[in-house]
Amino acid sequence: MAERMWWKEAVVYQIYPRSFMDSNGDGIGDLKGILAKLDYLKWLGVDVVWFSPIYESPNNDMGYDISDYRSIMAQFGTMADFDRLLSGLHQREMRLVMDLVVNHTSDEHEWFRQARAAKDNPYRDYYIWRQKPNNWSSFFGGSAWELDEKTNEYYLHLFSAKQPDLNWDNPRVRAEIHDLMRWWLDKGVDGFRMDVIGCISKTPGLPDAPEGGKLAWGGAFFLNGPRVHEYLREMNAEVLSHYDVMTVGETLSVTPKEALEYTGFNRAELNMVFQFELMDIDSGPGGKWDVRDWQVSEFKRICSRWQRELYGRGWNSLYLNNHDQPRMVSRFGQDGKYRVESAKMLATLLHTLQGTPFIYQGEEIGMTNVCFERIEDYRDIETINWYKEQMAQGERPVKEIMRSICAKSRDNARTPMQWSEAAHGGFTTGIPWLRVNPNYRTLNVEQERADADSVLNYYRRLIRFRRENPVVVYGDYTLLEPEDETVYAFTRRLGEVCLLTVLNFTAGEQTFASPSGLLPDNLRLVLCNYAGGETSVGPTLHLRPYEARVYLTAAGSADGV
Ligand code: TEU
Ligand code: CA
Repeated sequence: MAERMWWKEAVVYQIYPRSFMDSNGDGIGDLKGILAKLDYLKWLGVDVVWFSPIYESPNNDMGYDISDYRSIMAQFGTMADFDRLLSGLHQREMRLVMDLVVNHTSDEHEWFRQARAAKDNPYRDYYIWRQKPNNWSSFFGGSAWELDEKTNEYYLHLFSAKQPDLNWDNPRVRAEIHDLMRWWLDKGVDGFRMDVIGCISKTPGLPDAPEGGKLAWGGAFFLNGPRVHEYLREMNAEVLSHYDVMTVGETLSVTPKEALEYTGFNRAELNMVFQFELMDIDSGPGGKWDVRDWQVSEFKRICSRWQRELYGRGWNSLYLNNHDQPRMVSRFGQDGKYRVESAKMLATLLHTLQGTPFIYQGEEIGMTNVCFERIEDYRDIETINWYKEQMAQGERPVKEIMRSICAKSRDNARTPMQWSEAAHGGFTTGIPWLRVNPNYRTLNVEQERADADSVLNYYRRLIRFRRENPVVVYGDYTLLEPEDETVYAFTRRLGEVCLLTVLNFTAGEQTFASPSGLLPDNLRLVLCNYAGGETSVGPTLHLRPYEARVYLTAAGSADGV
């Protein structure tokens, strides 16, 4: 059994502050709004809360463009509000993880203002400058280089032009980052989620991407770059190892093998990373907007490979959506007739695999994609830039463009939290910065709290189940029937205890034959997403649409591990 750690046993809840709860009617979520919901989070049962960025920012990329790392965005409140929030969480025995966005700053950060003032400014080398750009494209469309007119050189920005990349090869930059991390840790925060941390080391010389052409994807020269592990080990030695914290790195395009280089128990870098292999399952050759069908067998193959390869050596994070991804129930389940069943089914998967589950706000009530009809209703820079680019190219009909946006826009996740059937879902008394999903009238926290069979109450059961059964946290993993295109079933074992999860991934009825020695005699049903529990008691299970069942060794709930 792997060494026991609080962050392995924790369930994390991600808050996107702008869309969580507005306390003063300006249409923007804020810290006082979060404060008012701490009892809700405690009631839900989560252990850790992660805030997407709350620092001062011009909001070109909604807070992921930070202009002052030691301040609170005025729209969100004050440092006093933050201090109250942190102690409110700690009083309730929850911890706080902050978003650390240090691959880039805002162009309005003091370091960049200085850097662009003159070529010989001491801050010049905090960023990455060239006389001529290379051919890299940015994540948000167009070139990754912007001409700075005053000094007549280009600076690198992997994201928007208002997000210049920091030069991590400069030791002064690293020391500044260590300092600001200590500053927050000394305040008492319990860890960091590190934004695109796998991008911080660029290949020296910044070579052109080989595909040629005017603009090309330069990922090979900045994803998991040459010195990234050196920098993370240094950060760990200088800062992290002096505190009892949890860390999760956002690492695009990592394989399990590369993930182990970040998270291996013997590596002294990070506790876990967010992998993107599963998130890419429905992307065609044209990237995320090029939506394609996905197969259940492929989904299982990806999850299983991560489960197997990290077992005993590193640690998985588990997520099916966040502030950058569509809503999981719309994407991997079904958000119509079987919304409730499929949201619970996917939750059952996340909460019975090995790893630390991350719940993204609204997921616990089964919130769905929004699909605005007009581009004017979207606020996300990535969505808007892609729309403009596509319209300018004029190759795709606008209907098709909007179809991709409906499936993949980040704003699907960012519509305000649906608290009640009051106007704007009870999120604000004003006009929300992004429209609320119109389904809030029938899909909201208030209603689900009152309904014992709701998605929300099912999440509470899952969280409690995990807490009470170490097999969920520490058990090993075996996939059953890998080729089956309808059912995802696996076992977890720890000592004498066995857990069996069986998930129907389809809207039809399916059967599943239990391997011998498990059902019907040796396991009992402990969780099911249909009221009234199971319909069959033989070795063959008859599963209803999106049915999820969890069985556990009959002997008991395995406390003595
Ligand atoms: O995301 C990194 C990232 O690669 C995403 O931009 C991703 O490509 C895209 O969202 C997929 O649709 C992180 C943050 O999570 C994101 O919100 C920021 O925009 C980005 O970094 C820049 O800081
Ligand atoms: Ca507000």
